[in-house]
Amino acid sequence: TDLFESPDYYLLDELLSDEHKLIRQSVRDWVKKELSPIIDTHAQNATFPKQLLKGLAEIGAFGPTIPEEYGGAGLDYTAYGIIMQELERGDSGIRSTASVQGSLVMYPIYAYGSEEQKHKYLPKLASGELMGCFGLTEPDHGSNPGGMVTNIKDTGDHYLLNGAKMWISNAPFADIAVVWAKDESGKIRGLIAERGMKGFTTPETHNKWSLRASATGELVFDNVKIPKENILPNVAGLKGPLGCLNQARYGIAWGAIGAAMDCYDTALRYAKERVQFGKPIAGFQLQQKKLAEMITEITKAQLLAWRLGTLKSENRATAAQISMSKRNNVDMALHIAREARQILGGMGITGEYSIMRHMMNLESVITYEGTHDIHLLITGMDITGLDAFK
Ligand code: TGC
Ligand code: FAD
Repeated sequence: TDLFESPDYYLLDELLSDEHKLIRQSVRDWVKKELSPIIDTHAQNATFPKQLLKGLAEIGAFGPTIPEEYGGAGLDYTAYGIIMQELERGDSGIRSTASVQGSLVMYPIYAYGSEEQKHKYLPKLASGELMGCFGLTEPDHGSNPGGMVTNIKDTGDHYLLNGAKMWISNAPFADIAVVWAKDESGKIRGLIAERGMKGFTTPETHNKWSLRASATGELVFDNVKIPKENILPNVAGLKGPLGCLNQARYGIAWGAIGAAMDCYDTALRYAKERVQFGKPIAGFQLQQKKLAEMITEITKAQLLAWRLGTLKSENRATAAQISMSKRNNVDMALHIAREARQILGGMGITGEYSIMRHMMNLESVITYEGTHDIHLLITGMDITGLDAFK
């Protein structure tokens, strides 16, 4: 059997264009050839596979929806989602690298940057010549980013940046960081910090049991001089970073399906081959319940993601709709990973199979980009009109 057979129980392929299917095939082929053979070793050793960056750029994983004049591919959001799904079928950490680069670094420069900033950074970010990271979370401000204390002070010819960001994907190797900081009036502004600026360091975060093949770090700013032309001119307030999160959360809603599909495929294949008590374990009702529920949940998640993609491409997807899909689909994937792990028995805990790695990765995915709880409260606020955060 093809290890990358994609479940399509409701014939959803009929809702995709030929271009979507072509993109999916090319990313799937790349994942199978370049990522899958090496990912377990990198996860076991907690090393980031830097050698994949060039290939990720070549398959168009960095900023696929950014217009061609800035080095992107000008694709629709369904195509973007499909790319994230196929990458996360391989590993959530590699999908993270692409999410951050495209949705959290290229998108803010594209949406809030000056023409000069767009021309200076976007083509190089699309080609992977420059890698970026996104600094919003702080040690004392995770779910509540509006409380951030990182700040900039206007000194006349530049800004002085002070503060620290924590849990930043790609930080240890990023060339640039899109950073959110408060100005003297308390307004949140976005800026571009560059590696090499005096006072800017990126210590790596070690000992993670999750996203082990993704590099995570801090961003520490000690009186860093930020030239005025590095401020993103066209946004102020929390809606700046939250607007970027809409992009990344959307991609994660698709990405999680990829991880779930890989767990389901693996468990189904294993259950059909593994014989206990004289018959394949797939023949026992308890295992069929698990597998049947998995494909049901994957199919529901696919429908959510597909419809959300269509709305997003039409610029009609609301932030609350994106929260619902991110929350549902990541939770779905984590449940499937846990069930699939059990179907494999003892083998499920080894690196021979991808399931345990997906399961551990998804513990980060259900926490970052807004926790499971936060997304529920966003839905709660949307349907009741009452804000549980205040
Ligand atoms: P609140 O008062 O509700 O809103 C402040 C302003 O922001 C606007 N807004 C949004 N704008 C765009 N998109 C959204 N999704 C928005 N949500 C709110 C809002 O309209 C308002 O605008 P204005 O003009 O009136 O000022 O804000 P709040 O302080 O009550 O917080 C709301 C809350 C809790 C929902 C929000 O802060 C939140 O989403 N918290 C979760 C934080 C989070 O998701 N952090 C993610 C960090 S990045 C990351 O994890 C990357 S992992 C990447 C990887 O490796 O893949
Ligand atoms: P807290 O906000 O302290 O939450 C702790 C618990 O309290 C959670 O269960 C939460 O749901 C709950 N809680 C909080 N507020 C409420 C409430 N109002 N009501 C009910 N329950 C509540 N951030 C970036 O900026 N850039 C990145 O690239 C990035 N990458 C990451 C990579 C990894 C591997 C991880 C783990 C995190 C990353 N993050 C990044 C940070 C991530 O976004 C935060 O971890 C997340 O937003 C949660 O913040 P916190 O960890 O401070 O948890």
